[in-house]
Amino acid sequence: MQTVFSSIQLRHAPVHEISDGQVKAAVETPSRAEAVLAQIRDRRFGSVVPPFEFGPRALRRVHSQSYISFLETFWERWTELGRDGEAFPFVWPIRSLRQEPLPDHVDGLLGRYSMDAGTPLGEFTFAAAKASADTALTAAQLVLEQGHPAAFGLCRPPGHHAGVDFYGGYCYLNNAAIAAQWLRDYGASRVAILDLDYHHGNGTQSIFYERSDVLFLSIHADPRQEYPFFLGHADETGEQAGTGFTRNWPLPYGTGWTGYEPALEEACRWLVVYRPDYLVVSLGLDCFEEDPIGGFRLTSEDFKRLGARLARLNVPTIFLMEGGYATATLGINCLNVLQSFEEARRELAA
Ligand code: OKP
Ligand code: ZN
Repeated sequence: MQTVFSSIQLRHAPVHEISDGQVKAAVETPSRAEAVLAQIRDRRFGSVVPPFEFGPRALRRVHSQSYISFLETFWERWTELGRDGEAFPFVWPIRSLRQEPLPDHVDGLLGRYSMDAGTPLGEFTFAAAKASADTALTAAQLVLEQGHPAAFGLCRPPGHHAGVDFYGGYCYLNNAAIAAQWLRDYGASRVAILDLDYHHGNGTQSIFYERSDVLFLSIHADPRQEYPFFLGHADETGEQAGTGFTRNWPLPYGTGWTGYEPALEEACRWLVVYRPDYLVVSLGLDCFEEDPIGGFRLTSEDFKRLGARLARLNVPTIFLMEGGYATATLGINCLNVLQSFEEARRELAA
């Protein structure tokens, strides 16, 4: 399987984040991508190719123009005020406050276009996020246009918390949504997204909530106890034309493979019924037992089981990395999924 990755993605190098109500060292760092690349090379897993540069249209199919322009021009506005370093929002137009008119001041815009205070915006954030989206699109292209049975987009920064017009949860552009929409636009009738990150993919869910052409399935920590707290409950199943085309499996803190597998089996049953032309896997690796911010207990061996199970679906698959913060083991866990997927797929084909 080919991996897509651009070194531009490394230029987003946050120093701090705000989590658990405090300023802390950032965990979504360039070293995450480097750890995965090192394993790809150690295992001689396959070639690593750079992404193509896609035009503005692919992003516009998912995100609003005003949000994209904000991300693009943020650094200019920020430095105009004599500011440097990285920016955090601190005021949001919630309930009783107005969405319109848009503020002129960058501090107002930061709040209007974000969902949390935890996610830093810096000089190269947009460039890296754009490269990460190009990586997702190129992986989709390998599968759709070049007939590869599977491809891996080593996306970073991740994407699944980002919505039509907001960033958050270390995510700026929704890579999985952008890839799924592109697959729809260039040939697929039905696309499924299976989100396996420890955190609920609120952005992806919200983007496709009223649509039946993109099925969204997510297994994650119960939002009653975990970020993003305000979406990801089991009763969210879609609306309008999308009714029945969203499914969530919120699982309790401490879930290991015995609790995880039944949810995965149910999700796989939905996939078999839906018969997507393409499957996009939001591959978060933060369900790992040693993840510093996750509370599940999957082992490195469990990630092999996961990969082999997905292969049995026998659907062209685009893997896109999301979270996973146990950097020392991230490459091993990620490649355990991908390599087991590939081995199981080869056995099926034989
Ligand atoms: C991004 B992704 C930990 C606070 C966590 C934000 C988490 C974003 C996760 N107690 N703050 O889904 O891996
Ligand atoms: Zn996560």
